[in-house]
Amino acid sequence: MPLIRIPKRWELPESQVTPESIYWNRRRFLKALGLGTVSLLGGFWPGLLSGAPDEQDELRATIPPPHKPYPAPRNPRFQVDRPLTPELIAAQYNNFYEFTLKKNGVWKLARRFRPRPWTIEISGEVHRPTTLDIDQLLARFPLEERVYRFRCVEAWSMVVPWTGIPFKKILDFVQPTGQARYVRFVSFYRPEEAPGQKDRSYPWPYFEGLTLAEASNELTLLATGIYGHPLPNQHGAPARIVVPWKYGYKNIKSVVKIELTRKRPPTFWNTLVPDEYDFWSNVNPNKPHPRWSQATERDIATGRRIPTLLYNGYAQEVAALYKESR
Ligand SMILES: Nc1nc2c(c(=O)[nH]1)N[C@H]1C(S)=C(S)[C@@H](COP(=O)(O)O)O[C@H]1N2
Ligand SMILES: [Mo]
Repeated sequence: MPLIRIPKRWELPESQVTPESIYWNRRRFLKALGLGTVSLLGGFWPGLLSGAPDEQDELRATIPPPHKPYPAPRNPRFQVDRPLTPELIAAQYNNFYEFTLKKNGVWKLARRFRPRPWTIEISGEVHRPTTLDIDQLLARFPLEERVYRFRCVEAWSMVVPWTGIPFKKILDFVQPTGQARYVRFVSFYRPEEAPGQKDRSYPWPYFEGLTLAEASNELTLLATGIYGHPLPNQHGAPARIVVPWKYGYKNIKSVVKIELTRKRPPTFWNTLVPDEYDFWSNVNPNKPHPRWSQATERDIATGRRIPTLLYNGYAQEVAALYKESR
C-alpha cells in the first residue's frame, strides 16, 4: 500500500501567508467597536479570527515562564538590522505538520504535547555514542541567545531571538569518526499527541539532514529556547535545529535522534516533492521555487514585502561551504 503521496498544491502554499498585523489590528478595531471577534468578513480572514475573545490570553499561556538557565546571555555578534518579530505573532504562526497544516492552529493543538521527559540519542559515526536527557544537556552545555533572521520557503519571514547550544559543541562532545560526512536528524513519532501524524500519507517521523561541515558551522544551533524562555511546543519543544541560511523546513523541530552517517541522508520534503525541495535548500533570491519567486519575502509582523538576501544574509558565514551557488 503506498504511504507516500505527492501533496496537493495547497499543502505547502505561499498563498496561506497573511500579514499578522492585519489580524491583530483588526482585532483591536473590533474590540474598540465592542464586537469581540465576530467574523464580519467570513472566510476572507485567517482562521484565528473566529476564536473566543480571550484567545490572546490562551495563546500567552502556551509560553513557558522563564526559569533557570533562561534567559541566557545574548551573543552580540549575532544581530539583525530589522526589528524583532513580536513574540505572540511568532507564537501563532507556525509550520508543524505533526499537529496541523494550519499555521494559526498549531499552538492550540500542540498544547497537549509533553516535551518532558525527553531524551536525544546521538549515534552512528561517533566515538562516543550517547543518549542525553534534555535537562542533562541544558546542564552540560552553556546556552546563549542569538538574534537570527528566519525565512520559510513559502516566502514569509521573521526575526527572533533563539536560545541554544552551538551545535559544534555537541559534535565535539560525541567525537565524529573520520568516516562521518553527514548528520541525520529525526523528530518524534507520537500520533496520540500529534493528530497530524495520523495522516499516513506523510512519511512520519519528520527527518532532515545536513553535511557535517554545515552542522559544524558557527551559525548552527540546537535551540532550546526563544524570547528568553524555553521553547513553547509550537516552536519545537524541547529542542530543534536552527540553520538560518536555509529555508525553514531544514530547521527540524522536537528532535529525538541525531545520527552521523557516511552517506547523505534522505529528507522529508525532498522525499515528498523532489522537484521542489532539494537537500541543500539554501535561501537564494535568484533561484525561484518552481511555483513562485523567492526574490522577496513578507515580514509576518508588518506584512511588508522586503528583498530576500542570498543565504538569508549569512553569506559571510556560510558562502565558503558552497563552491557553486547552492
Ligand atoms: N518536525 C517538524 N519540524 C519542522 C516542521 C514540521 O512540520 N515538523 N516545519 C518546518 C517549517 S516548513 C518551518 S517554516 C519551520 C517553522 O518554525 P516555527 O513554527 O518555529 O516558526 O519549522 C520547520 N521544522
Ligand atoms: Mo517552512
